Amino acid sequence: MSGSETESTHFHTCPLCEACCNLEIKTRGREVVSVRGDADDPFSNGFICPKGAAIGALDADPDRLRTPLIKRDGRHVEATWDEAFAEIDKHLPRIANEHGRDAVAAYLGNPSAHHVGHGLYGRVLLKALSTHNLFSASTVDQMPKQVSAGLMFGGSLSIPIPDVDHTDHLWILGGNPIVSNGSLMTAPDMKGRLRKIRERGGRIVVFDPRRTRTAEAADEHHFIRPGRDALFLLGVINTLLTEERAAPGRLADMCNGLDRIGHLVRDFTPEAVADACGIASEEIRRLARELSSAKSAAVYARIGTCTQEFGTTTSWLVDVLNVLTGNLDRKGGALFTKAAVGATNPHGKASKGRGMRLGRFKSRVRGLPEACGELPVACLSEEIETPGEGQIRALITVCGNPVLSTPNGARLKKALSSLEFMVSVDIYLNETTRHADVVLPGLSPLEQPHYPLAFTQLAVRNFARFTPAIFDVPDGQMPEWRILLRLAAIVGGQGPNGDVDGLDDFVFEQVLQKAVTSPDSPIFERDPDDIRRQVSRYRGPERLLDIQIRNGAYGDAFGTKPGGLTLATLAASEHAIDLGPLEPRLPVALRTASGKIELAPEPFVADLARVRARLAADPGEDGMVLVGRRDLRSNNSWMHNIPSLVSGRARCTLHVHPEDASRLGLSDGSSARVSSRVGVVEAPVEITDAVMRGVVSLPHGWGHSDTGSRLGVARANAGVCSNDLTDENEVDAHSGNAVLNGIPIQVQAV
Ligand SMILES: Nc1nc2c(c(=O)[nH]1)N[C@H]1C(S)=C(S)[C@@H](COP(=O)(O)OP(=O)(O)OC[C@H]3O[C@@H](n4cnc5c(=O)[nH]c(N)nc54)[C@H](O)[C@@H]3O)O[C@H]1N2
Ligand SMILES: Nc1nc2c(c(=O)[nH]1)N[C@H]1C(S)=C(S)[C@@H](COP(=O)(O)OP(=O)(O)OC[C@H]3O[C@@H](n4cnc5c(=O)[nH]c(N)nc54)[C@H](O)[C@@H]3O)O[C@H]1N2
Ligand code: SF4
Ligand SMILES: [Mo]
Repeated sequence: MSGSETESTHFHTCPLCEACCNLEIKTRGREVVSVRGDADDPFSNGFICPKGAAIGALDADPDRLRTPLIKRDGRHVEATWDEAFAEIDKHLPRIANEHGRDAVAAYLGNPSAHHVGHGLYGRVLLKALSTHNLFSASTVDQMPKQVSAGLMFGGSLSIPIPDVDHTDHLWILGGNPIVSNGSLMTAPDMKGRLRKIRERGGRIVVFDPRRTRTAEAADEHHFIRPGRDALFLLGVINTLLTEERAAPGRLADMCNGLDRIGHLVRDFTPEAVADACGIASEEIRRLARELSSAKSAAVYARIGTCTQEFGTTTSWLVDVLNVLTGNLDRKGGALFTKAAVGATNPHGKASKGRGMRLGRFKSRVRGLPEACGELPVACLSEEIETPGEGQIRALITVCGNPVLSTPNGARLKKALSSLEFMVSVDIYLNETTRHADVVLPGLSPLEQPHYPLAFTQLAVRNFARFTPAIFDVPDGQMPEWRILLRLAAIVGGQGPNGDVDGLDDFVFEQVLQKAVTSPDSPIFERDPDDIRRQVSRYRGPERLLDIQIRNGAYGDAFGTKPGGLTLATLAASEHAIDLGPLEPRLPVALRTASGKIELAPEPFVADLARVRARLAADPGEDGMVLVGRRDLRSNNSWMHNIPSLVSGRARCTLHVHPEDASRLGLSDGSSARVSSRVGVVEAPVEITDAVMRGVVSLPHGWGHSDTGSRLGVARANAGVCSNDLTDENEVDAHSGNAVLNGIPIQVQAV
């Protein structure tokens, strides 16, 4: 570890995005001297992007928090951990006691899915809170896909992953993986992987209201009207069925509802949907034919198809198409990853489960249903503002910046300042955490061990990789799993100095008990003392990882499967351990109550009436709409304080089609006023035919002008916040996911 002044080399998983590249990091003492891609990693093969290369700058950022902060007289001042936890203990238990559990809410942001400490211990805090008011970045992201996967396959992470390394034909709707580096598809170097598809004679077709870098690397790009993917997919499915091209093959016997699809889509002929989605009927037919006649094909859809009016229905239709073409669970199609930890049904026995239930409770004010135990973050503001029983009076945010990343951020900002008490666990004092009464600092990514718990379940190849921390936890700082357990202890009434190690033992014992008492488990009925002894070298996240890896799909089962994985074997390998290509896993990976693929779940079938109504109401032309975009050097709202990532020309610009620009009197570099139901922003105009006529694009995550934050570099490159335009009242019906694309707006020259 750190200390010596000679240069040393370390390998570390990059936690910044879903690609999970392995980095080769050279250090001298406590300093990072160079970062490059790990050429010997069998999963990421040396790939790195500008953000990964900036991880040393993130580590060294003087604005990154290293000390707890307490707000005194409206200003944040440095405090000791004891003072910080004492302050929290003074308020949270009292608020919960006086006003009930639901008065204390939690919001979990995106990086919590990237850190093992959060992945393994976040649920302990949530259990202690036992609030209905749980929110996360999932409802501004992939919740529609989780709901469609849950109803179709029985697990919210049972998401079919495109087999990009073997497919002959790939459709990409609403994703720009060359820039985003992929999502719900962990795959470093998508540019290289896409190139290989074409080199082996395959074909890539992109559907996006913008001609993205991914579209430019494809064989074909179709502009599609925002929010109309469901109509397009229905037109494709209609073609397959009327032309008798559906060929589900072995999947037919595994499906419930296959025979209903033809009836459901019969109105949605290519002619009926063409104008609404902006793709000509002959093109829809040709595309359907080419998809169905490809040797193998995968339909992949991402955030543009989730953060829109018909998010869940679109997500469902994507997999209906994968089934009808026989490409689900087949090499070169879309398959279920088999992860070393946390995989659905890793041991391949029963194919039945409990399925997914939706709407087990509802939000208090708007009555929006929960999904996966969460309420839509689009209703967070109103739950804080509206008096009455169950009103949110205190909030814990963890790894999140909802003021910039959720719809109508300006309203949320006001709501946060009205809270009785707020705690944030974060590495920056930003537009959200500046409202917190107590801010608890997380660690640099290089001070934490890493195991991509969530993303090894969504990877295009099975792999496992554990990389230890490069630097010691600095004096005066604390691993985040310990912060979470301290908070859990406070909420649980143990006071500010909770017994973190005792709680950790308790968490481990629960995992152990489950493992030795579940008939499916490889260590069913084993002696718990033997298992305890075998993991005794570890504590905290390492101990939980070790038991789960060893008891997982590739584990050594604590001795009965010699050669199987253990945390020690992963730690000894500086690079990923390759666990092979994706392989068919059906029917055993299913977890629906029927044990079948539910091809026509009732809520989605019912939603087709709404889709049909939209088609009737909106046959084509209408006003201007807003979509987002990502930039290679951005990471949602939080990497704008790194100089190398914000240098050069401004990137928070409004993309406008030349014809719209001339109609609106906008010139390149001029300023435009964009207004929606909820707000107004002014942004510099960039005229480009890479955006569809009638559509403008503004990236999200900018708007760093808040003087209460501590983000010197970001404030100098503030930009404006696109979520001051997105509308918190617009949500996807099934998942409550926010509609962040296809926002009706007006544009004027300033
Ligand atoms: N209009 C529009 N809005 C969007 C999107 C869009 O496409 N369009 N995309 C949405 C998507 S996909 C997402 S995922 C959300 C993201 O929404 P959020 O997760 O709320 O926002 P981020 O900007 O990712 O903020 C991450 C926060 O985590 C902190 N952080 C980083 N690393 C650590 C760590 O190790 N520990 C701790 N404790 N904190 C850390 C950062 O300082 C930052 O405050 O934004 C969504 N918002
Ligand atoms: N560089 C960078 N990488 C990132 C992030 C980042 O902020 N910056 N964020 C990370 C996160 S949290 C996530 S979730 C992933 C997201 O990864 P992706 O899903 O690849 O996200 P985007 O690059 O925003 O691509 C979404 C595309 O959808 C298009 N779109 C908008 N509306 C519609 C529509 O109605 N229909 C269709 N078909 N397309 C539409 C947009 O024009 C855009 O090109 O990226 C991750 N990686
Ligand atoms: S692609 Fe993602 S995981 Fe890879 S280096 Fe860039 S930010 Fe890190
Ligand atoms: Mo995301």
